[in-house]
Amino acid sequence: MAFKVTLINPALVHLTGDPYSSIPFMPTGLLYLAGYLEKQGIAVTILDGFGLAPRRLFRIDDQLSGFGLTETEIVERLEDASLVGIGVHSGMSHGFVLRLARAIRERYPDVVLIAGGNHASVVPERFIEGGFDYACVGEGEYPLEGLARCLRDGEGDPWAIPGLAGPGFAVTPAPFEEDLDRFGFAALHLLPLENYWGLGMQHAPVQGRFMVLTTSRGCIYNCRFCTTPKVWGRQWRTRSAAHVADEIQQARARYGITDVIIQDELFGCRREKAAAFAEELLRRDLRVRFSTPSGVKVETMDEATIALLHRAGLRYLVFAPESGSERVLKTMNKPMDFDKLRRLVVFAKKLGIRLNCVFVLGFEDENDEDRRLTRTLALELTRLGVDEISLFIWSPLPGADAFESEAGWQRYEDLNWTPRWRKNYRSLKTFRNRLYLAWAWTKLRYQFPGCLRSVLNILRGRYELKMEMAAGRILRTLGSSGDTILNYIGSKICPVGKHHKRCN
Ligand code: B12
Ligand code: SF4
Repeated sequence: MAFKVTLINPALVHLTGDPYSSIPFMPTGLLYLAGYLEKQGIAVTILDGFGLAPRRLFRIDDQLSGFGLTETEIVERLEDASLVGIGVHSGMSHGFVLRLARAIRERYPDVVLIAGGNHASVVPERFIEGGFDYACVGEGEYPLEGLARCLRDGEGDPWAIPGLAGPGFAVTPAPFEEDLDRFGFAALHLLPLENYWGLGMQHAPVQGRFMVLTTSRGCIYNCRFCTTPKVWGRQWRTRSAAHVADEIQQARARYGITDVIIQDELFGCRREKAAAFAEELLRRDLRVRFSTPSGVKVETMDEATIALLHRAGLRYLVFAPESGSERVLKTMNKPMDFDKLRRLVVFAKKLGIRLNCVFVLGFEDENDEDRRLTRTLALELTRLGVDEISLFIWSPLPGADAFESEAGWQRYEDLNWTPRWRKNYRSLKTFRNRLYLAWAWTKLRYQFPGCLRSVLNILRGRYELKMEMAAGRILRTLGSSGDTILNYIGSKICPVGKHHKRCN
């Protein structure tokens, strides 16, 4: 059997009935890993346990369900694999991935199993205890390449590869590659792209065929609720503008891509890099729409850069003030210049860029006064032109500095933005619902034409905002089958392995 690496994107695990935890996404990390292995001449494929059946819902346990293929169905599709890598984006998929690993082991006892991704990077030992041979900590390209070469060529010692954890040995962190251009492009051709394009729901609003992309990795900030500082080492590394533009140009020529979702944690950390990226798109006349759904920092942006990015195709921009309270921001260790935020919001709105502001509710000792300040800021920003807000209830994440400050969770799956286990969850939920209502009312009053535009966009299926996508998704589901919407809200879910046709 020829040596082959199979990278598995597990089913999208979500909290049954929770609309905040089921955003479909293309597996960016696996795409870049596969692109790099191909570039190195190592045979690789992606088995996309979500993308192959993205509308299919199955029950995992009494709280969780999954979109995509069950572990048994994934194993059925696994052929000729020598090295199997599973992507673990967050704690949401912890238990499912361990189940999947057991099922693979049962069928293929000799296969070598490795876990990687953000969650595996912060708790690698849990995956080794759970039956994996290796877990990859941090940037995956070099450790995975090293392991594949050891296994394929029978040379070298996997134990000596930086970035790999295994039973009984401590991991030496993999060095971060300074020249990200070395890694190549995301291997889009290995995904069932049509299935993603047909979903009409993504991490950012899309209007046509889209791709995901990173222009940089890491972040220089040190917010206490975030795991990025630990996993990505507080360094910001960027690809060259020409390399990113080459990737977009190639995807545009091959697939007719019109929308690009930029997944960077900190897009535009250095203004001159963001400007170079925009200029390169303009020089090549690439004409794509792009968005930065993971947020940009107010501190690193200015009017001139936003204007240039807009000319190059920026259509959806996310700021992350997180809180309206300076006191809470201090405990988060997050710098935020409110005045500049207001200024940039007004400026970007005038250009026609659609805007989202993200808030984290319930961080550590946040009190009523802090919440009042958050509410005031969110509504003020809406009056100034912010199109939508996203409200997340804080949950401690392993690897984040503030991990220890909230106890009571039982398993990693509990650590998501709907932490029902938190003692004050009810009051936070009520606050979140009320703030969404107040926001909707403010938007109706101050952005009435914008509301009409949203209705039109939903009807045409040409989304400019995430809330339009979400509404479109609900309408489509209702239109196609009442049964499926019931599944979605969790009252009727196919038992594992017994999917009826309509769920496919
Ligand atoms: C964009 C993003 C999303 C997007 C889309 C993700 C995507 N396209 O992959 C959306 C919005 C959908 C999302 C959802 C969630 N996310 Co998210 N997300 C991110 C973000 C900002 C960037 C991820 C990314 O694309 N990185 C770029 C790629 C290139 O890097 P990568 O995926 O890490 O892959 C590299 C390595 O990890 C490794 N690797 C990855 N997979 C594998 C597999 C193998 C076998 C190997 C060897 C290596 C390997 O190699 C890759 C290349 O070097 C990260 C922050 C961060 N620092 O990463 C948070 C982050 C990963 N998300 C997080 C969380 C909590 C969530 C949610 C649970 C939030 C929620 N809604 O409740 C959900 C979970 C979804 C689910 N059901 O699993 C946390 C995870 C923390 C944790 N330990 O659990 C992070 C770290 C953010 C944070 N707050 O700290 N997310
Ligand atoms: S929350 Fe954003 S700005 Fe803060 S450390 Fe994480 S990625 Fe960086």
